[in-house]
Amino acid sequence: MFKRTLVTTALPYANGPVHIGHLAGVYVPADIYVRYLRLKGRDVLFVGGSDEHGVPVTIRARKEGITTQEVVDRYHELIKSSFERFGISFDVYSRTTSKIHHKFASDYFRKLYDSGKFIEQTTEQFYDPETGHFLTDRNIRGECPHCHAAGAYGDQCEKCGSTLSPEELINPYNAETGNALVKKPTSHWYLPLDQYQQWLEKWILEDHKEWRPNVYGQCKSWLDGGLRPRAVTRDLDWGIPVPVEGAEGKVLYVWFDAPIGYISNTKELCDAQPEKWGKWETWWKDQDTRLIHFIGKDNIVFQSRWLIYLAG
Ligand code: B3M
Ligand code: ZN
Repeated sequence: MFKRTLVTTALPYANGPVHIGHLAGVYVPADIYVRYLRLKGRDVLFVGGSDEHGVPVTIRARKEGITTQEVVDRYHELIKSSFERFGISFDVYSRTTSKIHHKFASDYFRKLYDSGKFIEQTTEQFYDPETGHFLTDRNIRGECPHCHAAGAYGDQCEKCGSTLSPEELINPYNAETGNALVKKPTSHWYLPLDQYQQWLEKWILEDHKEWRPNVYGQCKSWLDGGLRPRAVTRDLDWGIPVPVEGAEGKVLYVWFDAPIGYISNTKELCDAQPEKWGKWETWWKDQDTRLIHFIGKDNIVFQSRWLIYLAG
């Protein structure tokens, strides 16, 4: 039997309030489970926090005409107090803009970088010459190459349902400004997941048959399809700067840094009350700790990829 249980809940984006679907799907079930373990006298730590990086918060800032910092300050407070008023009994609820998290996530990247775990690749990406920004797939729109509907997204046409890549759109433009886009080369760091294919097949498909059937099934289908390198950095002016010389204007991909928030928030709690909680390493590295993640189903792909970085 495990000696202790670490329970994490998905870190909500600080770009809007939590709604009842989040509570019902993730936070209330996690809270019930944690309260049950506590009543049984088990050693348990319950971690939450706000996810304050990534494109979603920057979009909200432009929509509301305020700074990104103001957006995350506003929604972090709102979300945190909603959880409190709802009786979700987190042991720690912090945020990914905290100093501890910035340093922790930055060091985490640097450690992988220094040990040669990343590959650097240059690709051509869509760029808005007027705003000086590279765009994410969802922020690019244009004519659908299949049904010719106007305003299809860079990842999907909502009219005919086809999955798209931005390259396929006819006359792509910036969804927010309407500006026409050009292609420009940019370099990023990738984790070559293909190099770990064999090891992952064993680690997931053989050693983790206890994962939920839908999670296991999704992982199996990616493994069966063959893994590919994944970029862990982005061109964005909001986030944790890539700690490498010459990487100005680049930040860690939000799905690289946010799950590290589970660890840095644990560290924040343990550093503040070591006599009560002990060392963060015990919660994250000891074989006798059971780790349970409560997440929404849309998060499975990202969360699983991150577990791979962690296990690797
Ligand atoms: N913020 C996605 C979401 O809210 C994301 C979860 C992060 S968990 C590390 O759907
Ligand atoms: Zn279409």
